[in-house]
Amino acid sequence: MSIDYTERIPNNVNLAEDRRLQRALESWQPAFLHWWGEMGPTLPTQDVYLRTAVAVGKEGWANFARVKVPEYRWGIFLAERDPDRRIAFGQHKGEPVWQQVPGEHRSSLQRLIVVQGDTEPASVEQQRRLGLTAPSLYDLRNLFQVNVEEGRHLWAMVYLLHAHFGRTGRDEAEALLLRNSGSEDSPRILGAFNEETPDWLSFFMFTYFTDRDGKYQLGTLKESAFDPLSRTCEFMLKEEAHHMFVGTTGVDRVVERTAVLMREHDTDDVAPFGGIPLAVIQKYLNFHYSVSLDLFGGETSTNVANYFTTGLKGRWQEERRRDDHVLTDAVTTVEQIDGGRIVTADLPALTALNHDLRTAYIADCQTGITRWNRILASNGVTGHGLRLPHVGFNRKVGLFAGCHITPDGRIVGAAAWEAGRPAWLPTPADKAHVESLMRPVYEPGKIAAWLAPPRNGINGQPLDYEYVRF
Ligand code: BYC
Repeated sequence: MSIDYTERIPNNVNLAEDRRLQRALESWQPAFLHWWGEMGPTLPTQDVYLRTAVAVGKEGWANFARVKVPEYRWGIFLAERDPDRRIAFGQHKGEPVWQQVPGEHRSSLQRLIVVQGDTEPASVEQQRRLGLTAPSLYDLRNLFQVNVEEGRHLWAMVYLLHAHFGRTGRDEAEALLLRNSGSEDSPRILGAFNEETPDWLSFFMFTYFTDRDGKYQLGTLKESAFDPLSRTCEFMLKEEAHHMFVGTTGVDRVVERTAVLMREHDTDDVAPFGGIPLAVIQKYLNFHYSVSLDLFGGETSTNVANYFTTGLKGRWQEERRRDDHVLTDAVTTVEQIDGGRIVTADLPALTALNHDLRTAYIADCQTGITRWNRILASNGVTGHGLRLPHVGFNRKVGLFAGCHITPDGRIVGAAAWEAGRPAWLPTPADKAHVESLMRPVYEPGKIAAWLAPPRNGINGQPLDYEYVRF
């Protein structure tokens, strides 16, 4: 199914046939462009080598070209409809999926779409200044790619709000441009999206850990009985894969450079040699992982039980699960805190679905750790591995919120935790060192000295290709 680029809003949803909806979205479009101008990337460019979606099918969906960023064609692209698709879970299991929103699920569904939509512009806002300090044109181009696609993901949610939620949907779509990351008066909805992304190590950690939450949340919404949401998320997941690639390979390259410097200078303290010490990388990892865990909500939640039972939000890879997909009698093992100890208890699986999703996410995060430790070992650094901190470390949401848990999983007092903090989370001095390395390198083929070059260019282009022109 190809996308119509002759329209003012490119789309594959026959927008031209619904004049009211088209007009409503066309009146939201200038507000979006205004927001992009005010809150999007601050670095002016002539053009950037970007991919743009041209179709939604399995093969060949994207086109690469030099694009003037403000003229990027943001649009509405849903994966193809499967006319036989049926609800895979919950009380409506086996029934045909919904093309319209059932009245009784309106507010819950709108809430989920608004929360999802809120994260997309938030991340653009968080990353808006990174263009000033990119370590290469290759990296700068990737930043712009991530940003324009997050902008498109906002379009994806706004389309659903306008097309299916009437007046309140239009109001929510407007509000998505009014909240801002880190704002005192009207912050973004979820915690991690109000944190700063002030440097490129943070950006790589964010795209590894926080975008990965996006992968898992979108994966559950892709299972939704509300078919337009499912189809939107299916296509968003395709774009999302590149964002996580940026994170994974970004951290790869920082770790590789650090390992080389450690070996060359026979020291852990690579800061004087222009590298980022492994201990600092670990602290950034601890921070981004723990705030991303908060994005899964509480370990037990009646919200998620209701979302599942009513068919709004499924599980990760729902259809591959070998159970009844209803879960009324199922139990699952969840951590609990009991008298100052972390124990486990069997709880109803339905209320523990956030925990279920988080468990899959944690296993996925661990693959990065294994990969980075392999890079360290292959560069002759052994006995110094990176690791994921305990799930209870530095948490603000759920069971562990308010507890003082060390990265290795010990419950300690507030004073001991505060005393340990400088060894576990980035200190002002760590941030100042990372910040001191953030100098733009904008000569084609050149790379900053604090990270290794990428393995390959973009879309078969050489590394010294002029990915961004000023
Ligand atoms: N911060 O019942 P609970 C992405 C609220 S990332 C602040 O425990 P529930 C992306 C919660 O809203 C993916 N508030 O949790 C990545 C609830 O409030 P109400 C984003 C929080 O509802 C990078 C109350 O606490 N998508 O796409 O089962 C770049 C009790 O919550 C937080 C989604 O999240 C928090 N961290 O699950 C760009 C999918 N956590 O309703 C993009 C849609 C919880 O009582 N959202 N609360 O007022 C959801 O599925 C669910 O809303 C959540 C929470 C998973 C977020």
